[in-house]
Amino acid sequence: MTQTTAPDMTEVLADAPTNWGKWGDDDEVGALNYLTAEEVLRGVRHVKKGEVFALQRLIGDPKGDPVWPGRSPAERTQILDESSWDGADAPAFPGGLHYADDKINAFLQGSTQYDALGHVWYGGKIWNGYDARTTVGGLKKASVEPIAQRGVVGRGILLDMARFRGKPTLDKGETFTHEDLIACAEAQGVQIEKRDVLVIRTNFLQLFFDQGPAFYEGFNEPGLTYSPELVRWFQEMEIPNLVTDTIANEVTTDPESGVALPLHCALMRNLGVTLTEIADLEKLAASCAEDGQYTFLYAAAPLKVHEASGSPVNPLAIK
Ligand code: UVW
Repeated sequence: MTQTTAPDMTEVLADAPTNWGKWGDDDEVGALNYLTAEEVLRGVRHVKKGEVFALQRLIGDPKGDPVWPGRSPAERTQILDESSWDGADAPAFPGGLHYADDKINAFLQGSTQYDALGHVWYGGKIWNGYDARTTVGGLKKASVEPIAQRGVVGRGILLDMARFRGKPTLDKGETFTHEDLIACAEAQGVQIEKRDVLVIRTNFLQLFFDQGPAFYEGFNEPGLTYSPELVRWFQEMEIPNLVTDTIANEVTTDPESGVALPLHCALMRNLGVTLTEIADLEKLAASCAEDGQYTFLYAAAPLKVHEASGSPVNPLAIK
């Protein structure tokens, strides 16, 4: 993934708009501010049957956990179980209580997760113009904590790009734009509305399970690709949260400039759009294809982890 000839991100995003200051100098949740009580109620109006879809991937999946290169899957360790009472030095509790205990050693962004707005930056500034030095030793600004404190609830819309393109999964490096999202929605008989939580299915991670280690060769996920028009569309549509079933929400390497993850910078750092990655959308997508209802109440609460740059989450889509 090392790219030595690519231009600087500052140059690539020279025409990209920002929302810095829009919600005040102290803001740490950005476009989630759009998710007002009214938006929660708009989402609730899309609950028709009471069907609940839990969108988190299994942590510790026996088939493997897909992670960003350089991260490792969570390791769960059993600390106490019935065998702990086999020896003489077993813990003793009045009444003879036995119990199981375990712990995990995990990247906070090593499974289905929310990125904090301070997770990526360029030019020495993170979201809202805070100094990038505020990330040293822990995010003092725009960590995942304020996102976790408020929760994320609104109308969600599934955009099934794999189905729209007539493929079981999108291909390595395959791109799409906001215009493709609009066309996908139209084909599904629904419209993307202002302030929708966009939930995009590529089913690309199926290849992780099919291909094993070869999945990481020439790693280049499919996804949205940067253009100033796309970023302006996100801004005008007041999109609060982009959720995808890929590891990093956008095409890994921008085909035009060669930079890595420019939308992380343009959407997250500049507009304050929260990113949610590695969602499992398969059951939800099957249901939407069957009943034709692609909108739902979306509700997610990442864990409240002090100064963290992200957190695991189990988002819910309720139809
Ligand atoms: C990076 O941006 C490196 O990771 P993530 O996929 O967690 O956003």
